Amino acid sequence: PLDLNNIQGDILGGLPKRTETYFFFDVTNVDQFKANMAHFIPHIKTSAGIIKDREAIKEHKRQKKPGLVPMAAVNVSFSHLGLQKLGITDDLSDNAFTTGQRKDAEILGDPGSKNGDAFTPAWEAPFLKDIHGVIFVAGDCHGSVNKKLDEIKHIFGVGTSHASISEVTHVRGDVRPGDVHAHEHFGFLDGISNPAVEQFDQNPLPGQDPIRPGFILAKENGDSRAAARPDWAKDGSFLTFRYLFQMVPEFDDFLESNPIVLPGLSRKEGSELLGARIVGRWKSGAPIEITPLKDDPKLAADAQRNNKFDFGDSLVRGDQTKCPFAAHIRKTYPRNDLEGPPLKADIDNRRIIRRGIQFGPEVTSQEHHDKKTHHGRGLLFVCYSSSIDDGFHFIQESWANAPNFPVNAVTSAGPIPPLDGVVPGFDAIIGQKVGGGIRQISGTNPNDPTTNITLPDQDFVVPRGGEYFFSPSITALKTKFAI
Ligand code: N7H
Repeated sequence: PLDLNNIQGDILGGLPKRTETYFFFDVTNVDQFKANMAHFIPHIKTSAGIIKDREAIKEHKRQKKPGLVPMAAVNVSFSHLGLQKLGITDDLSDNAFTTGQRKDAEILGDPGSKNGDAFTPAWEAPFLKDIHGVIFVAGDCHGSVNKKLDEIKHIFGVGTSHASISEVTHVRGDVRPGDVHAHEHFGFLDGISNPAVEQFDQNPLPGQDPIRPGFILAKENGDSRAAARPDWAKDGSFLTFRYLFQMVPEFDDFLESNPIVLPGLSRKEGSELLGARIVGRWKSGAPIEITPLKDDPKLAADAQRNNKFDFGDSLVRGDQTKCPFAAHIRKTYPRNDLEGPPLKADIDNRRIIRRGIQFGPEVTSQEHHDKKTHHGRGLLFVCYSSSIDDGFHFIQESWANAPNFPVNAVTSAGPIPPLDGVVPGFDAIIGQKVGGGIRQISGTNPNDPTTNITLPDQDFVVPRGGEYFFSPSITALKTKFAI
């Protein structure tokens, strides 16, 4: 069985959160840092701790107590530069991690500028600097989180003459208010579909498609790179952080200006349908593969049914009737597009566990009126996997950014043949063009799989920073990162 006391809590379980602060730091005094770590480690929330917290939350609800359970949970994660700074030279056997996200940004398709061979992504200044690690604190309210973060900063002497770390920057995420607290800023319910991890998730929901723990945790069963990795990497996981801004009024304007025209649909319903076909789910969370033309809030709220689908029409070449190939959830988790008989490609190694949180204010009436973003908002995207190369990096580069995917994707029965007359196009949410050209998607109109719709020049999601990290096990932290 997995040692849940050894695994950081955000990886398996997820830190319970209404708000979360990511504190990015550099190590400035290695010996002092390792000494401070001994005092810091007991603060870390493990996956076993998360199970207890969840029980406390359940009990609180059961007793109908008012408000939220006061809570502040801490995890820590290190970049490749951070490991180097600490004198940890082992190769963790992941190219993207070793390269670092700033240098990986060109391949990811992030906007930026080129000077000779050197590419600089158009990111916020702090993310262009070296970052050694991130400490993050999640909790029920700003008070709980700030108090905990102050305790942690005190341990490392932040801001004093005996500091062992210095702040590079910090960012705060907050779930949205009221009814939309589980929805991201475009308005869609999020956090529905994550893989179940064998030996951890006891009762997987339909559609969670359990995977072996080694696809998330290093050196566990299923980790194809296990042999190449040092012993201390066991039960750690790579954390991908992306600072993603969302252009919400612009997104809304695009939907309003391009309603899908179908008999019986009002203009407004046509716009909602376009949004649903871009994401693959209605704002309620109901999957369009099950309910293609009309939202179904009851289905959306039913955890036994809202993720229970495969892309049933996938083997009918080019048929995008129920869900376009380019829909965000189909691009990022193609389900049986690659796996259904007679095809068989193992996509378990592409699964990621998503743990993001929203940031920024609600759209103001001024922004709505101007159809233009004036205030930064979006998603602090976080995901875990036992390989960034096979997980986030691959999904972004080879699926979301690849207009042809799934054509030519390799399966045991050979590459997937062209879909009759259909080029799926980009993932309209996160697909970035690399270099010039226009971004198109097809299949937005259920009646005509081949018509293309051209996306605006201004992407709806704009990356403004990020880094790749490794979240070590508690044992590793005690033996390699502390004295
Ligand atoms: Fe995505 N969105 O609002 O459109 N995502 N995502 N994502 N995403 C998902 O099924 C969104 C991003 C995945 O298992 C839902 O839980 C936004 C990145 C994967 O069926 C919604 C942003 C990457 C899934 C969104 C964003 C992914 C998924 C449906 C950026 C990886 C699960 C809710 C601002 C490279 C697919 C759900 C499955 C679901 C949105 C980013 C990947 C609504 C706004 C960068 C694997």
